[in-house]
Amino acid sequence: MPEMSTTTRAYVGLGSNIESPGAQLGRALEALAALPHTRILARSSFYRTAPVGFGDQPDFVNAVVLVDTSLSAHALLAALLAIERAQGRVRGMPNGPRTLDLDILLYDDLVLRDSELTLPHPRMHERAFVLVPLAELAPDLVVPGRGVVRELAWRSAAHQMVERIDADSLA
Ligand code: PH2
Ligand code: MG
Ligand code: MG
Repeated sequence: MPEMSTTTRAYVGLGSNIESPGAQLGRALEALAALPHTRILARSSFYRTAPVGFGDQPDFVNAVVLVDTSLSAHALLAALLAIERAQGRVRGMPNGPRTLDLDILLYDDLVLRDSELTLPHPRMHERAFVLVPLAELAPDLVVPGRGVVRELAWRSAAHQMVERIDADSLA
C-alpha cells in the first residue's frame, strides 16, 4: 500500500510595525515557503492597520497566509517562533511594537488549549487586522465557536482602521 501522508490546512497571521514592516513580511513569506513539509497555498494582500491593544506605537502591516503542512500544530508553532527570532524579535510588552509576529490562527478546525498554544487564536474573531485579510482568502470559513469570517470581518472593520496596500509600494 502506498504510504499515506496527512496534511493540514493552517492559516497564519503575519504582523510587523518596526524596522521596515513590509520588508519584514516579505522575508517572513520567504522563510515560510522554505519550511520543511509545508507549502504556501495562498496569501492575502498586505494591509496597513491601526495598532490594537496599545495605541501609542506605529501602524502595523498585516497579512494572512494559508499553508498546507504535515507539521503538527506545535511543530508549526516552534517553526514560526524560530522565524520570528531570526528576524530579531525581542519579546517586550504584550501587544507592543514588534519586528515580526507570526500567529497560527487556525489549524484545520482543531480546538486546543494548552500552556503553549490556543486554537483557534483566542482574539482573532474580534481583530479586523486578522479578519479582513483572512476574508480575502476564506470568506465562508467558520471560526469554531465564533462564526463566519466574512461576518466577523465586517463587524470588526466598522471600528478598526484596516487599509489594503500595494505590496510593491512598501519599503
Ligand atoms: N498585534 C498585536 C496587538 N495589536 N495591532 C495591529 N494592528 N496588528 C497586529 O498585528 C497587532 C496589533 C499582538 O500580537
Ligand atoms: Mg499576535
Ligand atoms: Mg504572536
